Amino acid sequence: MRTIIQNGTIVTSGGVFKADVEIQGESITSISQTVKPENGDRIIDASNQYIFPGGIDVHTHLAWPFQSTGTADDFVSGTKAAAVGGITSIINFTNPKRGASLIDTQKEWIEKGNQAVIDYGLHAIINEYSDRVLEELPVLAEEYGVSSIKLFMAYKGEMMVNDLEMYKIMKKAGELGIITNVHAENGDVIDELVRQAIAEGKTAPIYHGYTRPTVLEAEATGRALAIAEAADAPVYIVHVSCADALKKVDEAKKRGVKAFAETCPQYLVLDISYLDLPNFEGAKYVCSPPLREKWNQDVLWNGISNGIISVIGSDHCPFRFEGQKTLGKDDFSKIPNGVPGLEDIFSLLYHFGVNEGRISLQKFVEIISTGPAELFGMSKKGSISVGKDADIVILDPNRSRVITAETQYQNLDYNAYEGMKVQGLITNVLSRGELIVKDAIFIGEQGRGKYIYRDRLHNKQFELSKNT
Ligand code: DUC
Ligand code: ZN
Ligand code: ZN
Repeated sequence: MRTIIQNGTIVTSGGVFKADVEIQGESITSISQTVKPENGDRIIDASNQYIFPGGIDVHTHLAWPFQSTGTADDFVSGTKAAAVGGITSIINFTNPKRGASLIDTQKEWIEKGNQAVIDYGLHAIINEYSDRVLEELPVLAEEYGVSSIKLFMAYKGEMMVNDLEMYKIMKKAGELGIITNVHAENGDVIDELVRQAIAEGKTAPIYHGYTRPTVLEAEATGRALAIAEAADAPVYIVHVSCADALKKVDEAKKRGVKAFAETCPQYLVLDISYLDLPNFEGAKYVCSPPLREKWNQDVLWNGISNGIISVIGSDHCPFRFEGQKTLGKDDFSKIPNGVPGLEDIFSLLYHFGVNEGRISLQKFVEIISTGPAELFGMSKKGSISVGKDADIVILDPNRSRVITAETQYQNLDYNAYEGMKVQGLITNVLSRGELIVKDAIFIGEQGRGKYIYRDRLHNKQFELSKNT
């Protein structure tokens, strides 16, 4: 069956124009002023609505074991939430068990993902250095289409690698055209600050924020960038939360480091005051890096506008309040780190970005779809153009919704953005030509999502990093 989306306004990273979209099978087959309908066509009327390429969230932690618990969304609830929220592809993180090979881990996580309702890729986390890791990287890239890995500079004993290990891994990855994601916080010093705080009886959630100051994010960011520079390797700093760290990225880009930065909705919309909410509610907002003083938000929005930040990812790392966040009732260091965001990232960026005049429609598409597709090697994704997968979001800018846990698809007992009114309602979503969200309700089938084999980086992406 052919599908024709009529009368809408198409938005790409390059322009905004009125046209019809023809879809056959899984792909966009033509875009023109009018596509003439024939008997048997399915028509979707997008009058007065925008037609966006599906959102791509390259930073999710579905089904993720962490800090003696595990995230509350699996690939079913998480990807349904993503779909209604306008995200049609994710890249989730793996999490190797102690001593496990990266290849076995990749197979295990491809299997875990096979219940997904949208397409998914996997970044390979390396949480433990060994020479075997270096041998496995080419196999991961060639046989499993893994074009990105992730290293942590914090969470000692669980995730953290040291500088030499980071250098060796980045160097090998760079030679293979694999980009290294880095969680940049100085884990050693943070652990000591946490220890001191608890010893002094400072156990409330706000101390999570105070023990992870911006200087320690900036220091680690600068170190990761310097190590990437020495290794001549591409690096992607995940969840940049503050001005201090962003400055390091800007400086590195200016001296030619193949550096890219991501921020997340929580750092653009929320601030450290949420950690101080009464009745332990602050625990809902414990994530790392922590929420920052509000003035950092403007710096991050500017970073998006001027190209220092290339991508927005949700860092969706959901833990329920009751039973999970409450593990840290008497000790903030036991609160599992993470906030949800997968269901609302698209709406939040549209509302606070486009609607409130901070970014253009094209910039919106660039950082939520086109940029991540290009940087992470998803050649069929990221644009409304002929030959691409028909991953499409239709949004009515004249309708609004109020974000609330009561109606969310996320498997959670709270929503970090509870009560916020966002202009722009996602009415329909297509994934590879299939209508999976109709009138804002999920109608797709479990397990229809496909694993995405991703291309490795080439010089075009390095050029993108200079785009400041
Ligand atoms: N930060 C979080 O808040 N959760 C998961 C891991 C991370 O880096
Ligand atoms: Zn992280
Ligand atoms: Zn994360």
